[in-house]
Amino acid sequence: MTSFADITPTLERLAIEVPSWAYGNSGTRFKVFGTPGTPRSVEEKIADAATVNRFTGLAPAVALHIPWDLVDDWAALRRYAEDQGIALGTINSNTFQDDDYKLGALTHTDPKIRQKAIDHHFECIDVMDATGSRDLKIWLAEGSNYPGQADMRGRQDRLSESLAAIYERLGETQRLVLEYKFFEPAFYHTDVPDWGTSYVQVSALGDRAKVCLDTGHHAPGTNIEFIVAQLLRLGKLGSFDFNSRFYADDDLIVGAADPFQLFRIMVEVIRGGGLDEDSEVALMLDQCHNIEKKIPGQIRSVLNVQEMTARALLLDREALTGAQEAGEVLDAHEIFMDAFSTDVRADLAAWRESRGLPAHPAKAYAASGHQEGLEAARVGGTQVGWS
Ligand code: LRH
Ligand code: MN
Ligand code: MN
Repeated sequence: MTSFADITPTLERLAIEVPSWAYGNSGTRFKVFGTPGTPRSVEEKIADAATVNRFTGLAPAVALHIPWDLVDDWAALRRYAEDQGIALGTINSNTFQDDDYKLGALTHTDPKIRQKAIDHHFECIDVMDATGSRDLKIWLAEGSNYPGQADMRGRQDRLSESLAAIYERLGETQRLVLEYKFFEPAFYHTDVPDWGTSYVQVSALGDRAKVCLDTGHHAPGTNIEFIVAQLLRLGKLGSFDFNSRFYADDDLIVGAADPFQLFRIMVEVIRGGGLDEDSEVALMLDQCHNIEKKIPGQIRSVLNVQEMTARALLLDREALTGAQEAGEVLDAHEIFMDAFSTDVRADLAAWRESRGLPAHPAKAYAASGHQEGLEAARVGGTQVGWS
């Protein structure tokens, strides 16, 4: 039996990168609702990310999206973040909001447009050099809407060449992570629709190119934890974009739609070494908070990951392996469900307090008056992209 005390050294290592865009106003194509206290600048988004880390001890880095988070002085931004105890994390490129890319960016038939898209990634790598970021995350909105519209095969070839040019430019400690998504905004075919395509493309590049798994980017019913297991087995799981969904790419709070799925994913992350000391798997959130308050939304999210990770760490591996090998189907299932059903909230609260953190970060934030202060001070927060 594993006790709570046994799992705290691993829990202590748990670090979840938060996305800058989670703090901006977002919505659907029907309406973006403004939320009081929304950041008006990149600095204010970073300050909010630092607040999430202060209350939870779980979010030591913030991911940026270029050009949503463009600034003139990256060294100053880096210092600004570090002064508040967080690092600038993954740099996300954006080739999905420019008219030139209507028919493709890295896959476009026109070499000039392809080069423009490659140059944008070079600019992102320059940013990474200044911010000290390790990862360049690429999600491509490329594909076609109608059968016959595009040469799917030719687009894979061009994608491969474009990615090679970008990869070549990375520094020795930098990585490229390629995110897949099965549909949207293209509705017929998508150029990187699944983990297999991402795997094929990054494998052709080299060791420092990996797959990014966004939990919201799969067809309903997909066994995501199997994909996690396979990519870890292959040494190709670079990062997660955590969120949850009911229908499409909803970007809801991770663990909200299906905590059991999050538990199953964390079981495979642990099984595959993804929480080991030398693990290079980056755990990130990719969410937006359309109607709820943003800082409390992010606090809830990182706590959900922590809670399901704790339950997954409590899984009695030895007993499980024994039951599996003995062919004891129901015993194995019960051992698995016992871990999922363990209420770890009181243990987590006590452990947080022992580390100088609030026992209940969400309640502590609500009681702190911080939100009211932001709402009074920040007038006119802007829409910061969508996700
Ligand atoms: C695409 C995506 C990708 C983008 C983010 C804003 O749906 O998941 O990661 O960078 O949303
Ligand atoms: Mn994503
Ligand atoms: Mn998404």
